[in-house]
Amino acid sequence: MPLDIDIARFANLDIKVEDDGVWIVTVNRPDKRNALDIATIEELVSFFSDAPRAGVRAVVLAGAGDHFCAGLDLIEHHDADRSPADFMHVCLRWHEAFNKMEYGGVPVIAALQGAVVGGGLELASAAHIRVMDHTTYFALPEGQRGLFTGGGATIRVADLVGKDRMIDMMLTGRVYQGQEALDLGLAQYFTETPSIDKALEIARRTAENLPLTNFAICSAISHMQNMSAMDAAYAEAVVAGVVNTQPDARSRLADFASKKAARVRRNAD
Ligand code: 1HE
Repeated sequence: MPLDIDIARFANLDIKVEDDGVWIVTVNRPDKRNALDIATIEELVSFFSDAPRAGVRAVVLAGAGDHFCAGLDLIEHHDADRSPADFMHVCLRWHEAFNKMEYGGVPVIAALQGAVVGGGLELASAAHIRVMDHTTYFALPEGQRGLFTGGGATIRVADLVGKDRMIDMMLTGRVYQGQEALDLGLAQYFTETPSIDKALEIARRTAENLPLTNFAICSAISHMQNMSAMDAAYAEAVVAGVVNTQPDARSRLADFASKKAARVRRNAD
């Protein structure tokens, strides 16, 4: 019996459910450029904790308005005047949310437009696929604000662009956009149309895969990156043992054997 997600309980996330199991989750604070206050982080924790057990086949993660996300809610942080321990706990909730995304087993496709900055880039980097368009730009302005990253950038952004580039982004406030950002790996797709259209197309495509297969792709690979090569190879064998013998895969294999299944071909020139 799948878990029931009551979408009415979310105030800062706008959630739409499509017929094919794709859920469109939009951070909906456009007046604050979708800055992440603690309430929004808690809603992300809640949604991404439940999604793997609720029959969600894929998620498009978007931001309302012209910008994807302006990162930490600097006004809330200023007003709260937090202690070091308080802010450590804030960061731990960010990690909880983003780890649920990355390790949850449900494909998350981020539709990026405008600013993807600071904690907004940390949010985007926890998605499995990032789609950018000509409005999208990436930066880590923490250095200029007297701050440091706290939502996993030292792990995920450093992984995407490399340690040296991340250090440069933080020291100088360097902005990446367009083809250069794509080439660096900040996004896997660059579209002429708004990023949301392409993200939805990709999410629909991934939702056609078997859920257990997607679960493995969107959790096991991340876990295995944290293991020694020996342990990762062992874990890979165990995961493949479960996934590659799932009853639901039999009809797909039968279609291949009877030559009904599509073959892998090179793209048209
Ligand atoms: C905000 C925030 C925010 C906007 N927290 N309220 N992140 C940053 O340093 C990014 C800060 N924001 C910006 O650079 C710009 O706002 C944007 C490039 C994102 C958008 O520019 P623009 O001209 O469209 O908007 P704006 O006029 O700057 O802001 C519009 C409103 O959004 C305004 O509120 P208003 O009540 O005066 O209308 C802004 O105050 C509000 N706003 N960004 C709170 N970030 C776990 S550690 C993570 C570390 C970090 O993420 S550091 C944050 C880095």
